[in-house]
Amino acid sequence: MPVRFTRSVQIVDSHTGGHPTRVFLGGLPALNGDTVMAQRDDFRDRLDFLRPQLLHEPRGHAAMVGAIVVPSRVADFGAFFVSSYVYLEMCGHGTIGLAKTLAAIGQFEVPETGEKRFTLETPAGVVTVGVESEKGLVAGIRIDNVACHVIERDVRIEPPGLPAILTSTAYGGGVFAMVDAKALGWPIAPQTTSELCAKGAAIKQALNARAGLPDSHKVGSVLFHEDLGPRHARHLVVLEANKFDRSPCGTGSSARLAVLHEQGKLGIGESFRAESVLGTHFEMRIERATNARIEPSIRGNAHITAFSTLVVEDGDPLAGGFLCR
Ligand code: PYC
Repeated sequence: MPVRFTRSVQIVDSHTGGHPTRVFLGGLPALNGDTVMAQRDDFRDRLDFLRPQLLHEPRGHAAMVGAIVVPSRVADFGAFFVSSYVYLEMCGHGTIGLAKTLAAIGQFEVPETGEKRFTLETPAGVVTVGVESEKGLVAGIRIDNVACHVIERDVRIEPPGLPAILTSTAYGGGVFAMVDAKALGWPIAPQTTSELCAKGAAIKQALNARAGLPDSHKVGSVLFHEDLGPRHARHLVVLEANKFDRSPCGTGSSARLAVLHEQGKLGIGESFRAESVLGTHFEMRIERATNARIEPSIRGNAHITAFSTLVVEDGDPLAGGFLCR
């Protein structure tokens, strides 16, 4: 062959409610560490150049999220999630994409009709995943997410160029700020995503610029909500200035459930429908609540889009990957 490759990596791509998950199955260097978090840190410290190489253009794009499958000593599987910009502690849509991929490549058997449960160690903790099947096919995937809690209530900020905003922040596997888009007259629609990304970035910057804020309270993403009924809302999570979650965002919606529970608006066992800007949805539920922490579940499904091998050709001037804002 008249071409030579410096890297060749086996992947399975899927989308969960529109948001992509790229599961890495082979071709990556071995990682050191006894826990998934330690292996994630090893990857970040030694191999961070692979993040843009394998997730950014021309092999991926700004919205891409990678799931790197690693050994676990405490769970059936281990994985950590790498977004195109940051390392996530947990990822709801990514876990659903990973579960669908593991089922598709025969890592476990799904019953003709019923549920196959497995545990997954993530940097945020161990979650349980239930893969529901009907007539031999995956019909839905439910994750029992890590415990979630409210961090700050009714914080008032005045980001430059925006009206005063009242927000609460909460942990759902990452830290999210809740912003009532309906009250502000900001519709959530495919045509408004760029505008909401700019607003979300300004809100995140204003929140994180507050003096003395501990790192654990710093907001990673902004969740805009448009409430459509007492237990039904459209969510748009702004992940970066040029990146929003196409799905309703599993961790962001989990954080929202913690806020709604504290406000007395959502009880244990009541279901909540979180809808995305594309009209796809997750069915959410608070399974348990103790000491101001809730344990939510997230149910959705993912669809496989590609089984492929990514390659990096010798001499490619864009081997490192790139993103334009
Ligand atoms: O579904 O939790 C999620 C998520 C986080 C970032 C993108 N999706």
